[in-house]
Amino acid sequence: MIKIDLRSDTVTLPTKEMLQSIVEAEFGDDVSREDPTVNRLEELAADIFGTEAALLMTSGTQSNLVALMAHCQPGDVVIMEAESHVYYYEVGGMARVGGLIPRLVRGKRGVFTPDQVREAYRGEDLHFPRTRLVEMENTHNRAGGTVWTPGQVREVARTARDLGMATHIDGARIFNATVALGVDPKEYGKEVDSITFCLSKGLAAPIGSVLVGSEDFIERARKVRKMLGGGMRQAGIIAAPGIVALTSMVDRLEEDHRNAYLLADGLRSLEGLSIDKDSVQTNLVLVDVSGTGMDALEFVRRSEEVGVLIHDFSPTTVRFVTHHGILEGDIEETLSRIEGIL
Ligand code: TLP
Repeated sequence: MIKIDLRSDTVTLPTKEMLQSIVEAEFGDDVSREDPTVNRLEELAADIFGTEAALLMTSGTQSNLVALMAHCQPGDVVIMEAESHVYYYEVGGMARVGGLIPRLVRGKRGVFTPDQVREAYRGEDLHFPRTRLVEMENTHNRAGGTVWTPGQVREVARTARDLGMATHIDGARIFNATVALGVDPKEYGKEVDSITFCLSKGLAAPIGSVLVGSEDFIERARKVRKMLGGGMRQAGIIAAPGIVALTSMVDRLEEDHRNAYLLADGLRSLEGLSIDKDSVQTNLVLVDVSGTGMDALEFVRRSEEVGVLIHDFSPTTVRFVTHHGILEGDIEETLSRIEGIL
């Protein structure tokens, strides 16, 4: 039985063109800024988001940590969504390595408001730590791949700026947001101080993330990245497929979204499964399995037995992710296999 792997878009494999790009790339020592392929990727990323500069990172986790540390000093507070990836899945690096304090706000489908930022902000009292940064996640993973519109980002960013705070977007899947809304990435780039995005998720590159922002910010980030062991040498080997990802894999994300909608529609019609329809906005589908009599772990195990690989997301929820390796036919096959276990 052929396995259908819907665990994450991180399972995507590099395309032939990506592998070929590595063979043909020129290399140099990127710690000395002499890798022409890395330089080209960074220029391209800055250009796409309309920022002054960009920096290649090993992963989304590293990129978020570097960004937070470049914006803040130890002891500072970062306002973020209660289920944000940085808080939930990044091993507490912001606290352990960065010495930073998270201040959590509960978003609606991952999106929080200027009022919530004002409430969470703590002023200049002698006793208080400094509230320095607001972090937004777009698309929001644990909310089910939900989108912040440029307008929602703008309002929060302006409030943050008025209060003297910087702003960062964890845009691991930001191209899913730009494609879903049909907006230019610059619409986000112009509103915030930094954005990170992943090359290695829906864009299917094997490794890497990129952080974009002002020259000054990226210089500080470069130093933090070096400190964290992220100064790489002939990193063009990562950047070359990253360039292919940015130039040829963004528009096709629409296909992943279409497949996610198809999957959500099909799953919703199966007995015992329920889905918050409004949360299905991009390539993630969260499904509540409590009506089946199984908990999430058992549902994942039973799905695996029929060759459908997914992740549990809470005791009662599982996550399906569509990506480059999944075709429309796989969605039909998935639906019939899941129907089988029910
Ligand atoms: N997300 C992964 C897992 O870590 C859960 C996934 O399969 O969804 N920000 C967001 C919003 C992410 O979803 C992820 C990865 C990251 C950051 C971290 O990226 P990497 O895995 O490159 O460190």
